[in-house]
Amino acid sequence: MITIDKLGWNSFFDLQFQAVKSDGLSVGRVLKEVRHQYTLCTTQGFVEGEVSGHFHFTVENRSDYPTVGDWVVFRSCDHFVQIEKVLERTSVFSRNRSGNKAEEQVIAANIDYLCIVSGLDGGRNYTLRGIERYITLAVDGGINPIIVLNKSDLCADEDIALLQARSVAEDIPIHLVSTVTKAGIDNLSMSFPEGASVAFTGPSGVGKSSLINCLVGTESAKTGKLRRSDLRGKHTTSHKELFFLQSGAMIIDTPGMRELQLWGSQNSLEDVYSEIHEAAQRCRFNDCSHRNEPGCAVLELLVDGSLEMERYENYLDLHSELAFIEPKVNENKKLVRKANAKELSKLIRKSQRIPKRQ
Ligand SMILES: Nc1nc2c(ncn2[C@@H]2O[C@H](COP(=O)(O)OP(=O)(O)OP(=O)(O)O)[C@@H](O)[C@H]2O)c(=O)[nH]1
Ligand SMILES: [Mg+2]
Ligand SMILES: [Zn+2]
Repeated sequence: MITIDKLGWNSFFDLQFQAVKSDGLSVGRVLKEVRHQYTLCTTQGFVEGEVSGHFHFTVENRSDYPTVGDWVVFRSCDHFVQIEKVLERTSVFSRNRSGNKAEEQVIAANIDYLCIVSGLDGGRNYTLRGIERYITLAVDGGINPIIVLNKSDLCADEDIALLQARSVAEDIPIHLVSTVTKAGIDNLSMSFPEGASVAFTGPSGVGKSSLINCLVGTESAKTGKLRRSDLRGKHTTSHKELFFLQSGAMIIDTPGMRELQLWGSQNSLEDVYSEIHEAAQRCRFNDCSHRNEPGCAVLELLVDGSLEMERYENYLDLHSELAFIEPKVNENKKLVRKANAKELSKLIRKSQRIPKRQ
């Protein structure tokens, strides 16, 4: 029998459930989603389900639909369940759905750690600019990033690979691992506390599913070979899925993404590029864009060599990307606040209906 506190249930979710609880409603955590069909883990075991008609007609954004890691409130109908509500998330791993329109795509919810996986196989599966992008997404989603450098068995100089990663990671943990020699796997596993939810992300072919199989100890996740021509992955994992570790942590496998556009606010860059943020305090103009203004302290870092040109350019790119989507991100946040206020007033009305004791 599974107890839900082992799945990450806590008072934050419990309070929300108490507010809507009524006969026939239960809670479960989404383990898997394939084309709007959900597998939930509940105290009664695994169940399959869909969102209810009411949910479907009242939902405001695509990002409000359940995703892997979500806690949902459902109603049982025979062997099938209908999801009535997604509980508010503690963290989100989101990206901007590709295209010209800004729209949030939630990849996984209620995640404690995001393992950003690279492959040290000499292909294009280890780039510092890519890692900076993933760190920005983690920070913005309220998730602790962990950098995982996989395929250490194929790496000629591990020290250089580590030094490079350290140059963008500041104090983020870095793990050098191999699913072939099993080097570093135990250490990585020990960094996930009991009850923690961990999502694995990174380009296709870096070995996310292979790592998950190593950690789980079975061949649960499907893995695939790389294209010979350019060492790129073939997008083997096609849906997101949550697996359980012996240690009591939960791991979410995600498909390798071709394009990872940011979703978040410009503030998150302050943590990811802290040296740029610190220097920016000394720029002559408050609204300095750090591109060509006189007295710009960020440009001085470039001149004295303490900031690499590529890192600086990536910062400017991410900054413009975030500036473009920020109005939409803020609009979504307002909608969530409005939804919370509605919930609260419902709760107050409900409590007023409880007859007073004589
Ligand atoms: N040499 C070596 N190969 C590895 C290692 N880990 C994974 N591989 C190989 O890399 C290839 C891709 O592995 P997957 O686990 O399918 O990669 P993935 O990141 O899940 O890829 P997608 O599901 O497409 O996003 C497979 O051929 C694995 O055998 C490793 O540590 N060393
Ligand atoms: Mg995979
Ligand atoms: Zn400046």
